[in-house]
Amino acid sequence: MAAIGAPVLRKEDPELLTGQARFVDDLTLPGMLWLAVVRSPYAHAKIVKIDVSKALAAEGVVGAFSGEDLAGDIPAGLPCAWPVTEDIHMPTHWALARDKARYAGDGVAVVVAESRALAKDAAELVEVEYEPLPAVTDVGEALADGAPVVHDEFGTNRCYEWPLTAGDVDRAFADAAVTVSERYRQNRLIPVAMEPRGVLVQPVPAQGEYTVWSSTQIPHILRVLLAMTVGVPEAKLRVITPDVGGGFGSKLNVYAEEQLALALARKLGRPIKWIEERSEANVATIHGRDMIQEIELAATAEGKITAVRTHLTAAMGAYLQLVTPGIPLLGAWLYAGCYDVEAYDFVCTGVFTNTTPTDAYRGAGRPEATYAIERAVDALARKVGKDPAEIRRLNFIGEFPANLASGLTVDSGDFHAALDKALAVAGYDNLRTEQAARRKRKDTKELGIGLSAYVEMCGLAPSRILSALRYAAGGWDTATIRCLPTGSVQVLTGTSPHGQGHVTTWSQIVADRLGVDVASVEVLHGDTAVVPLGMDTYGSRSLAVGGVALYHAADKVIDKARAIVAHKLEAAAEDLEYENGRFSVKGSPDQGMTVTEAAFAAWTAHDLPDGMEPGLEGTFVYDPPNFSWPSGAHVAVVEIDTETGAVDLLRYVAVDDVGTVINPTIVDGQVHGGIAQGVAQALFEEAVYDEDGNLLTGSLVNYLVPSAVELPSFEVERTECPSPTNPLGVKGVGETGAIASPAAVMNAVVDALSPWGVEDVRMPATPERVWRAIAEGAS
Ligand code: MCN
Repeated sequence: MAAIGAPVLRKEDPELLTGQARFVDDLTLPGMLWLAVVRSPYAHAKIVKIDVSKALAAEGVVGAFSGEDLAGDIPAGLPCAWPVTEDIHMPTHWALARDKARYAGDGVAVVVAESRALAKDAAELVEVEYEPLPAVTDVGEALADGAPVVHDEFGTNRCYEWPLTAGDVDRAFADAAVTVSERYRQNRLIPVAMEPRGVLVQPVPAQGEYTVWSSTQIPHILRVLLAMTVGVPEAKLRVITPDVGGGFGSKLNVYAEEQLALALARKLGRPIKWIEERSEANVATIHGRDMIQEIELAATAEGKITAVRTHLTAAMGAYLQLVTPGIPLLGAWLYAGCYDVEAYDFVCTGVFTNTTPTDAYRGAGRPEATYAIERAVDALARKVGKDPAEIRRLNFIGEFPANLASGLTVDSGDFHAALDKALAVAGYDNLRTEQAARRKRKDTKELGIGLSAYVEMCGLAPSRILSALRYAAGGWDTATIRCLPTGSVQVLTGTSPHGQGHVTTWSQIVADRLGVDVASVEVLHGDTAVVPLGMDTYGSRSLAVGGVALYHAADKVIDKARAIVAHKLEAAAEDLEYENGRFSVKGSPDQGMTVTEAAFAAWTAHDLPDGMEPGLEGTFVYDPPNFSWPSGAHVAVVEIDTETGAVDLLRYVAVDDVGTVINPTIVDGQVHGGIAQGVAQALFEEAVYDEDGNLLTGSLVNYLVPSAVELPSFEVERTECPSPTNPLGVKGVGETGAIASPAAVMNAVVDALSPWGVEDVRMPATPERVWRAIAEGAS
């Protein structure tokens, strides 16, 4: 049986399930010190004075420092790698705030002590004199006259304005028989990885060398940026990711604590460890979403959309983290969704607020785009009196490759097939019949059916396009395949899995290409001393970039093995056939050799072709020619108790096209996880600040992360249009569920409430919000 496409059980799981995995917090080094960060309780305050003397005098304390104290140790601020426009306002972002604290949780001082408890106790002894200032926390108020300004030097909270226009939008709106104008709010979300962040730095003072263990998604990028900002030569810096318990985008960053731990290990000459607490994570790790979306559609009387106009106001938070400004723009091309439109206008205004910085959170820009267009298409359907499925079919792009009005090219897909399948699996007609029956008998439990069709761009991406978008790094990735003498195969990958199962799927790809067992492939990742170059894991890029690099590296191994076998068999290389890891001479299949046998011959090197290097390995660095374009159609079915406002998600059907599937079990798992997070955005999760800028949802008691109990078992199906862009035919899957589902669920909620004339409920659709919407509709 071919390994690609087989539901191979994850090779990663035995150690995770038996507690043998090793996370940063499992690591202890001799002489290790602990770091604790003193954080501002104010969202906005002038730092008048910081006195660390009491903390320094406390038991077990080795050092206590303010931002000013460390000015010479950390020469540069935290990096932002995505200055999206030439005139963007980029504030300096010191690891510890020096003049002002700009959000509740902003680090202002650190304490280093012999144990975690001693460090925490001493941190409470640091005396910080603040002069509280008025704060702005609401994205909608950031640009209001008189709003407090987060960074005085800019004199405004406007960070940037980024436009994209194609076609004659004004004309399309002037000519439109029907227009729709909607305003939506993307709730602010807190990524809740099971493992909070953590970092441990071991210095070797005699060599000026440092090993950094970090719970990060980006060991390679982190190495480059720590070297640049803390001033350690890259060659003296090794970054290791041990097991990492999830990230969902939040660990795609360079954080203050990483800079601090490295600088303090250098300063104090001892290992330094910092482990984030959950309530600390809620303020000190980036947040996601938080934007206001205004979207308008121009359409014919039948509901054929001619133009889409969008304006976003997107919260950056108090500072720009690694890719903060670019996140809303990852949706910039997608606000016309799966639809064939002539004209397109998009503007995003990024604004500063006195809140935790936002950055990548699963889907990053694309759930927002899908949400806006899919909600607006439902609004259009209501206006022109068409069924939501019918209006989508009327507008779908039908031919591929398809040039989007916004300028990019979708390589493949079949939007009609996905919708048809999703409706068939859901039993759409029966659901509508049941809905009508409940309405007729005035049931207190109304049924709502919501659709969401999406196409997304992931796999980030061709380096040249990233450059055109002013992103500071490339989009390539690396893979090395090394055949060991006894039949095992070692893979070195530049990706950095933290829950996605690359060890398994990379093994499957190699097993198929080289004809070896999945079990005999060893996949090494997440250690810059083992794999020095890579671009890591985010943006559902790993398979479409790193996995394809692996495919090409296998080509190099096969080519060299072919030359060895030809030499051994005294045949011409062109006369060899290759199948399932074995070369045979055309016409005499008994005469042959396997790649494994060639690997042994390459290791002994007793009899290789003249001039050939011993050893059998191949490295490939792959820079993709296009983004990866998954698409699909999802259906959510909700039941709303109209007396309490409670929303119960009864069913969820997902039909996704992720191209060729390497491992259906892993793909299903990715889709399930993504849907759970998207449903959470729609129904449960919201980071809420009070007007002073205190985070009211600072713990998991009041920030409601759903569990399996709140969710049905999702019905996950696929259509499969292999990507013509890469030889594996694969597209990314890591974010699809989170991208499609908020719109599906909210369209279902609004659909259920349509008898009351409700056209919008703000996410998350809590019982209170739903109940109020019904009450207002009824009055
Ligand atoms: N896959 C496959 N066939 C396909 C597509 C993917 O078998 N056609 C497999 C891949 O080989 C890989 C997995 O599915 O094992 C995910 O692949 P891909 O879509 O390339 O995504 P990445 O590996 O780059 O993962 C990043 C993505 C993102 S952006 C977020 S956010 C996210 C996600 O993955 N965070 C996660 N899934 C997560 N899963 C876990 N457990 N934890 C996180 O933090």
